[in-house]
Amino acid sequence: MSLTLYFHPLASFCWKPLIALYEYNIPFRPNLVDLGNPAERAALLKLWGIGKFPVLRDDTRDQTVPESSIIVEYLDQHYRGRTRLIPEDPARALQTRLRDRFYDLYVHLPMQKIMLDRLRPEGKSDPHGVEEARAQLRTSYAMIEQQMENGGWAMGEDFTLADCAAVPSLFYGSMAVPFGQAKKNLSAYLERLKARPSVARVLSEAEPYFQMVPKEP
Ligand SMILES: N[C@@H](CCC(=O)N[C@@H](CS)C(=O)NCC(=O)O)C(=O)O
Repeated sequence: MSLTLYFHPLASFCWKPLIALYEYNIPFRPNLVDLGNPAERAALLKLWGIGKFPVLRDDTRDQTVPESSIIVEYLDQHYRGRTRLIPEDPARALQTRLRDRFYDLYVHLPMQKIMLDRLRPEGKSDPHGVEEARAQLRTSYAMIEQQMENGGWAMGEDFTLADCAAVPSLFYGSMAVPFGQAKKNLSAYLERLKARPSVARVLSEAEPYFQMVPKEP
């Protein structure tokens, strides 16, 4: 088997390429990385000096591919079948990438900030940064609520890279800052995502680890 994914089933950014691999139906070797294990962390650092996962290793093409969105682009370029997660039309492809960036930068990162702050040692938390992250999430939720008023996926009819990015952002985002009753389109979108077979599979594989998700203090 040519492809190995270095990841952890609970790690939010790893969900994006996992969903893509399941959507494309591409076989791969799962390599679970325990970042608490110094040897496994060192092996990851050797692949990608930043030391974050997911990282894809492709032995056939002798390529190491870090960064969740770049992994999906790589799979789309070299391994996709008929499924396209990046639309062929350049204008739609650009919009898809913009929505992927939107979810990563303006939903995922603030969500991560709030969750990771819960793990900081006593006296080292960052209440101001967390408040900023909460405000960012509320702004982003309001934008998604408008975008999703016609239902469907992030780009309309077709499930794309943008939806792969939306899953971890909104799943964990709803734990960090609940959507609230008024955000009906946003809530319905997350429910549609969760019902998608590729997403349901990723969620069921993460479930045994959910007790490790940091709780609100
Ligand atoms: N921009 C990166 C972000 C990756 C990322 O933040 N990964 C987290 C897990 S969700 C990680 O590796 N954290 C471990 C660490 O920072 O030590 C991507 O899209 O892949």
